[in-house]
Amino acid sequence: MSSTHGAAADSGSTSLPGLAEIADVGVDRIRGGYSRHLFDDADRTLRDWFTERASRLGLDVERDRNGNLWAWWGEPGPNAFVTGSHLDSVPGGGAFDGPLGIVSALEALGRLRDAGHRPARPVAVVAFAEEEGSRFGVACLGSRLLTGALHPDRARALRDEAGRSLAQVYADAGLDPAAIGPDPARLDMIGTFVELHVEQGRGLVDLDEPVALAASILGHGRWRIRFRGQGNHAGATPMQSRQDPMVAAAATIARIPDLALAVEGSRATVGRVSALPGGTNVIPSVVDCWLDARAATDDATNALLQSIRAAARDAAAVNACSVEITEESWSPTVRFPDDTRAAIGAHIAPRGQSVPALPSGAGHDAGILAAHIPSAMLFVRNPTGVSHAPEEFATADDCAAGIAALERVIRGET
Ligand code: HGY
Ligand code: MN
Ligand code: MN
Repeated sequence: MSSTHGAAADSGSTSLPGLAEIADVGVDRIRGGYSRHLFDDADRTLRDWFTERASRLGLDVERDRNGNLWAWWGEPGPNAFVTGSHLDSVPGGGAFDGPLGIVSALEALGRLRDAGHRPARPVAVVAFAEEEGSRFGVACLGSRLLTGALHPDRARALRDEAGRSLAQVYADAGLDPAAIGPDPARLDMIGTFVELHVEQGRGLVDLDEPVALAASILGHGRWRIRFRGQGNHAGATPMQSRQDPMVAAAATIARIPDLALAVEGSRATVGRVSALPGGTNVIPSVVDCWLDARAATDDATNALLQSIRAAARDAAAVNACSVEITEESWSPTVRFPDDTRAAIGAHIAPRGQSVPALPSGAGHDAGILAAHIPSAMLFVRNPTGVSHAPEEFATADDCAAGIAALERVIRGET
């Protein structure tokens, strides 16, 4: 991959010292950017870094039954103020998506401690496991397990691309697979959750502001679309007598942009395709493609999915193939509560002014927790607007503005 990506992957280190400390962890020399996935070497190194960094601040770090890390300032207890995000990435992701929220939270707590702040309620920084769902396919795995949004039996049976089950991977990481699942006692301890995140879009660029709050999160789901045909020889099989699932998949994928444009504000993406057996001179027998579809309402997402389902059926029929669509992950639309947003914003905005609130096309752990706990998000400007790619970026000044805002929120809330 060109050095550009390498440079982009290093860009995180120029914006924030905490990001510089992990700038070499999980650099993906093939894709560019970072690949850091649940309990792989990079994730383990980041977890060790988080534990060491938080301990250096005098925080007590623990790992919960679901693999989430919690760094406590004071005894864990009721009405805790929790902030944080995730350490994992998408394949070839940027330096900021996830780690910016973790580094900013640790930085803000460090400044508060140095300033002699004594919180009146427990405070924690959390690093949620597998927010991107890049290893096991389910977004926000750690926060879903914590809240009960993902059944532990389903989770244990999830398999990664190498065929390893989540249960095996958790056991290898020293966790008891039988213990994963809802953690109501821990959830009940959390009084407020605030996640700082790099903006994944250009809302703040257009507003010419460094920081905003989140108003909502698009509902979004992931589906595996599996086309089955007849594997055969690429040279010996005449074009007229093929049952080629790659052709059915390609015809379906080609129709998706128009189908999404027909549903106002929706987004639909196929970023991952897999052919079995995958030989250059082989007509595949099975082709899997993964659909990520999102819209402003769950009904709209469902309408979009139905139209894509119909297109897949048509393409399968024309190519004498079969098709099956399996839902892998579903996150309903989230509207952050106005009262929590106003309360958090009041700590940030100069008196009499308000902090802008932006919709989020990207999903977040805060979206999962919002169904249970007063939750809010702070976005930090991303001048490129690009995310889930090595070009993702935030300037040192804007990162500093995000930390200052988070510090004011934590001071004001605790
Ligand atoms: O896919 C998302 O929206 C998030 O980045 N996990
Ligand atoms: Mn992401
Ligand atoms: Mn994220």
